[in-house]
Amino acid sequence: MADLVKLKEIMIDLKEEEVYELLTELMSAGGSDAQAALETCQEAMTEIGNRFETGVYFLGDLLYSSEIMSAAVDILKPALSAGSTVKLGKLVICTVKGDIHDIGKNIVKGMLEAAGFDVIDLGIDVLPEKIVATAAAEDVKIVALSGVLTLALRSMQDVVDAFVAAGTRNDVKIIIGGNPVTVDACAVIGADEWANSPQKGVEVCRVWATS
Ligand code: B12
Repeated sequence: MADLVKLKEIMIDLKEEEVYELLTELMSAGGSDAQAALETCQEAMTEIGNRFETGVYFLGDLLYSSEIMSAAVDILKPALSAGSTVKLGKLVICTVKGDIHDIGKNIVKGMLEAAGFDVIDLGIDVLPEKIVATAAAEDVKIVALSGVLTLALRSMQDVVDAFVAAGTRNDVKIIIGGNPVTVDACAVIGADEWANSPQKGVEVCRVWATS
């Protein structure tokens, strides 16, 4: 078993090289702890966020942590995404307007692709109109929205409203995900589903695509 306590510590302390070394060793040992390691890194990111909020860390530290986290995901990826040969169709994903956080979105994207989805990634800070237009142009039936900032909830609501305004709300299923998303937020926003874990998100989309 990899030393996840140490992993969390060195991740929080932004010891980049040590993090890569530990994760590379974990992968050399077969990668069976990759999922647990990813969750540990995510816990560390929460603590890094807390340190930012309390003035212990600065924006530069947050940026640095995101570089380490992205590289960590790349190291772990081969063990996380057992490729599927099933074809589940197209899906649009993005981080909503006003929010530029994309590490979580990229993890979800990778897992959707591994499950067999053909993922159209619109990127970050995406306007509702662009999502609605892409869904129509690409004949996409599933839209996955990511947001980490509290204000992302408002933007998610704007996306649902934009589908309603375009008269295409019933053509798509919408799933929202990210830290601020809750069952209550989902109800207020009028999305079809919500998830904080990529696993649940992929499962919801798989059910939609096959039913
Ligand atoms: C790294 C980071 C950054 C990086 C982002 C780099 C990047 N490329 O993403 C940078 C430095 C750019 C950044 C900027 C800012 N940040 Co920031 N950031 C973080 C931090 C530390 C980690 C986020 C992260 O990557 N976590 C790891 C990933 C893997 O987790 P995740 O995003 O939650 O995603 C998982 C799940 O949520 C889920 N998921 C996510 N999306 C979806 C979608 C679907 C469909 C599904 C099913 C699941 C799902 O699956 C993912 C994998 O498990 C968080 C702290 C935190 N608690 O999250 C603060 C945090 C989000 N940031 C915060 C703030 C305030 C900011 C800034 C405003 C700071 C500033 N003064 O400029 C700016 C905002 C810029 C903007 N307009 O977006 C606050 C937000 C407060 C709030 N409640 O709104 C936080 C919470 C820090 C804090 N505690 O204060 N940030």
